[in-house]
Amino acid sequence: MFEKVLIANRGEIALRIHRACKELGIQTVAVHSTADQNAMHVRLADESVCIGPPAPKDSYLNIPAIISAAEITGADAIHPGYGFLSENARFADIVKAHNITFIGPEAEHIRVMGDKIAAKEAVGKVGIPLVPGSEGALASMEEARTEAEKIGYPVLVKAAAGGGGRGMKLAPTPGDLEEAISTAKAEAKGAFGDDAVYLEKYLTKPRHIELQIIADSHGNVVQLGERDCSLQRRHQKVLEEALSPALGPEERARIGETVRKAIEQLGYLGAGTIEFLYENGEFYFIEMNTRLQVEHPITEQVTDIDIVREQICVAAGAPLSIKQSDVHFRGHSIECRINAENPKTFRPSPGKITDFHAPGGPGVRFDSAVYTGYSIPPYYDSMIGKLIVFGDNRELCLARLRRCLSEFALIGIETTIPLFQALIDEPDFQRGDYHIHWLENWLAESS
Ligand code: MV4
Repeated sequence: MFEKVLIANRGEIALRIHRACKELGIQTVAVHSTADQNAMHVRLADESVCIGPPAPKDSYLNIPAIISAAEITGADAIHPGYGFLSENARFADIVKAHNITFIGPEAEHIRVMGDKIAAKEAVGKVGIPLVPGSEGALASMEEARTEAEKIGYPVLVKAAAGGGGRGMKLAPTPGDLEEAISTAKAEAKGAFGDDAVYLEKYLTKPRHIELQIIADSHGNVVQLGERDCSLQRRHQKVLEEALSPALGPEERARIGETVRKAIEQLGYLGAGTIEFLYENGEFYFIEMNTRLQVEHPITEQVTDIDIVREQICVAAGAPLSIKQSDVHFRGHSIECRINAENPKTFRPSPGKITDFHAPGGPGVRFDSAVYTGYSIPPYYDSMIGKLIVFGDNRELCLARLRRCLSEFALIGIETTIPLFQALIDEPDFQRGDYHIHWLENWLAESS
């Protein structure tokens, strides 16, 4: 096992990783920007190193500074968390070249899954169902026309280097195709320096359902069921639930086994998420995330498996502590992302938290790095905590969530808590009857 892990992140996820390390008897090193001198992740860590000024490119994305911090402190592994350098294949290569273990998959798996065309090809080969679309990048406008006719309109133009909603253009009819492609190419060139695009059949009202997997270096893979992440705004998830209210047990078992076998064949290592769109009873792969995700705790609650602990152990070469036959789903879990934002305009609301009280009691988890007197800096993501609530079934989970939201005190800043209080009263949400556009439609109607 590692003796010392450097946590290349900040906020709640840095604390989550620190906690898993301490329970494994591992020393931790925090890195931080000058804006995070008083951050909780710095206070809790055994050691800390300042790696640069506030701007992420100068600190949390500053590879030489992070590698230096690891060498100076003698860390034997680096955990990247989510965001920042977590899906940077070059970073994974550099870490390895310094004889430090990257807590994540092999750089090559990060690289393949980062290219959306290569990812589709790789997972398609091992039996994952894909969205009907062009095979590979479009070479010409003629090819695009032929492919689009084959697929059937509406079609979606996607950038190979995109993902997370960046670089997508809709072509509702043949007359829209040429412009959609040229705009998508121009945007992709500007944003990623790569103008490769491909086509997919446009699914109109799917759900976003993703499966959590974890794999060790001994060929063992377990799948931990799904999360329904359909409730999002501008490609930012707002509320997630496990398991999905849309799936039955047979369907769940079927897609779970398909994914487990596929990941086994890919020889993948560590934690990962396979994202699907789900419409009319069918799954369609969109992307694979090769990192720990924000919403991993809801899977932890319904499986009773510590994903971060397993992730660290498998990176150190240990076998998984569980087999697939040990994985049983129990109850229901919901996560609300608490953002320091105006709940109507979503304008960021950084500043000082003058008073703070988190909800508690049975089945309640609040993953956060805030404290009374803490000043939220304006330079980073506005997510300041995750309320994660478990119940023996979905109805009990919702009742507990309602209770928790009313217990919160986060004084001095604006938060998205009132949004969740309104959402929980919506009949569609109560029935679990929603899709990827539902939240934005609801926000537009209720404004
Ligand atoms: C799609 C789609 C409809 N049809 N692909 C957006 C983010 C990226 N991961 C994939 N995305 C989409 N791909 C096809 N063929 C609709 C979306 C999409 C979406 C997906 C998941 C969650 C929220 C979304 C919001 C808008 C569009």
